Amino acid sequence: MTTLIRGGHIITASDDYIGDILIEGEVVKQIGTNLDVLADKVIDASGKLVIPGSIDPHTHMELPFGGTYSSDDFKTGTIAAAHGGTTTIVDFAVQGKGQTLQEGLDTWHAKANGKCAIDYGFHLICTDFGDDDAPLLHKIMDEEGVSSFKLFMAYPGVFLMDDATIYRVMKAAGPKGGITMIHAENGIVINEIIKETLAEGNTAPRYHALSRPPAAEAEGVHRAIAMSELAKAPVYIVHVSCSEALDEIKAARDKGLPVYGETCTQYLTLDVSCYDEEGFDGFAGAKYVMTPPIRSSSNHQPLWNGLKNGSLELVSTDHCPFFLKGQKELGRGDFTKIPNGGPGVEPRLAVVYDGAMKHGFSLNKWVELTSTAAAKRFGMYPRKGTIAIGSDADIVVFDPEKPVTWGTEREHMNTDYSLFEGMQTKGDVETVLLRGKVIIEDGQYLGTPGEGQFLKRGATAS
Ligand code: DUC
Ligand code: ZN
Ligand code: ZN
Repeated sequence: MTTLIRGGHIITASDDYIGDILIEGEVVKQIGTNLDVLADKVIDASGKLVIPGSIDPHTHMELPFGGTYSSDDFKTGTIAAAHGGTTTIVDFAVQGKGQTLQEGLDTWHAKANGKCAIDYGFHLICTDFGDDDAPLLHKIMDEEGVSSFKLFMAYPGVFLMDDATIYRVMKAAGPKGGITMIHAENGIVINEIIKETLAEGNTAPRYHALSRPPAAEAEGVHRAIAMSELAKAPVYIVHVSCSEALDEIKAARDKGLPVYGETCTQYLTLDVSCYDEEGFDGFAGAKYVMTPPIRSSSNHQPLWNGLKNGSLELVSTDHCPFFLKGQKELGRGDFTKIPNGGPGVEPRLAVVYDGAMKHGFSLNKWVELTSTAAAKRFGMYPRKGTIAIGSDADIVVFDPEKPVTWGTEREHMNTDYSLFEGMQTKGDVETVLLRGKVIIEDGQYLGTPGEGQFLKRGATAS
């Protein structure tokens, strides 16, 4: 099967030109202008942007949380991702309590196998890592294609790992080209604040945000960076939400340390007042209960600046949806029981496009933030993250002018609300190809769940 994408405005992280792309089978075969070739299928991309398939390196499909599971499984979540122009996710496998690292990974393979609409890889959340476990981690890197390991400083009694464990994982992963990802929030102090908050009778969703202040995130980031310096290993800070945390990353990078960070669509766009949204019997604010919480809009410009100047290297989603009805509702009367997370995997590419254009980013930088940087950071480049001869033909044809109104009516994620209900942006996904096959056309999913492949990833970028 051959496909010719004709006359599009081709954008990669480094290139910007008008051209044709010939796809043969699953990969890009030829790139040029006015290619004189016959193809089984021709896509007219004139007036459209043609970009590498988007990569979301932070999703949680079917994650057990607070007595329930995130509501997208690998089928519904990856179809929704495809609608939004995402052709690769990296989801977080969890080493359950009492499980080995390998068992955690096997559990996630069982969830995803045969279900995915797009390609996928796994990071591994470590909840137990002893003195003698480095060889197990190395085996997982070498044989399983998992090169990134996440540890939590938050959620005591569930995910929280002490500093010694974090340091041990960093020391094990770093020298082999692996990277340690940190959920950086001081969960111990946050728990004290939560106790005080509940004791004062404050139980509504807005107190979720008030009990997790920016200082708790900044402290976690500072400590993670100090440990990475001590371990002489790189660290990647996930879901940076505020300028206080960003400042820690910037200071470390100014010292030349291998410290990297991401932010998420919602921290670039939403404001803390969302917790006071009316409706659902005074509980609509639960939609936005995620960790870290949505901050004040004064953080938006610093976060965009951080993306522009390289302090932050990409935008992910932390996609972890729950239904408001029946799931978020578990926390009516006690915000600590609201499952943490929100739906985000679908709107990211277009919402970041809109914001990037408004903030004076180049088209190249938009592609870097939504695709290329993740491919490089997490060992998938140049198979993923670019349009080049021999690369997987994961390609998005994007209409830069088309207006979008976000909301449940157009979104496909398996939940009953949108984080961005009513928000208007410019620029929309038109056609999506996964390894040469059209899987989205004119808003319709044309693929077959299960055709998404597991990606064995290599060492992370240095
Ligand atoms: N944050 C969330 O909001 N949900 C899942 C895990 C996390 O860190
Ligand atoms: Zn996290
Ligand atoms: Zn997460």
